[in-house]
Amino acid sequence: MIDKSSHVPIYVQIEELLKKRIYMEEFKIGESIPSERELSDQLGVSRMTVRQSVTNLVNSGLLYREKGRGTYVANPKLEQPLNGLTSFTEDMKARGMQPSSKLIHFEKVIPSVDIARDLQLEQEELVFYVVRIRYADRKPMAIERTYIPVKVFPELDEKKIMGSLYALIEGNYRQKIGNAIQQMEAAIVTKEDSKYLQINNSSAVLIIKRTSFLADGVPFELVRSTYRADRYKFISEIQR
Ligand code: 16G
Repeated sequence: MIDKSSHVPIYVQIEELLKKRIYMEEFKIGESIPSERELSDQLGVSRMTVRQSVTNLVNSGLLYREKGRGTYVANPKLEQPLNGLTSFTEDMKARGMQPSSKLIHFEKVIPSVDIARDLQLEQEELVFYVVRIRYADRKPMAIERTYIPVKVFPELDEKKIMGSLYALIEGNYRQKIGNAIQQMEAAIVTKEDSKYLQINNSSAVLIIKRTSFLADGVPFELVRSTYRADRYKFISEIQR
């Protein structure tokens, strides 16, 4: 199985072997793989080398470790297209997952200068500041910090924001959502967000900042969404 005379490094061969066993579903999602000691015995290679291969697969998101328990096959990352203006609720439903939210914060505030500028607000114009943890099948996927100009949706309240914001805008408020501008960047999760997302302190996250406009060009939200990097992959189709 392992060819020690090959020019392909042994740790790469082990990675390939483990991947194959995962893809063939010999090791299924959520199940543990053999321990590093068992693998080193099975393959006739050192534990150090096995550890390197397993660590690489953990870093690429195929496996995850649980302290003191073992190494498990991870759920494949969600592939999120970047080219449609969809809501979290729509995205999760389209995958057959059950979306839900937990409202952490809801307040009317005077926005910072930057937020006011992005939302084209005059000085002292208020926004709703909303923080929601977004879940898919009860697992935390993202945290969204949303700023919504009060003058655009004055009737918004804590109850109404419990469901889908976009469904509320298009259904109840009968407004058309037009377009949005997004920026994406990588970061290390903050201590606060690591608790909400149930991930380690040093984990990577992907942050998307979206400014969205109604069809008539009025900006209606500025959102900073923090996604678990171990659960998300962003995909875009490009053409030449
Ligand atoms: C998405 C949007 C966010 C929007 C939310 C509405 C990104 C980066 N962000 O998460 O801007 O506010 O959906 O979701 O995609 P909802 O209708 O389920 O409340």
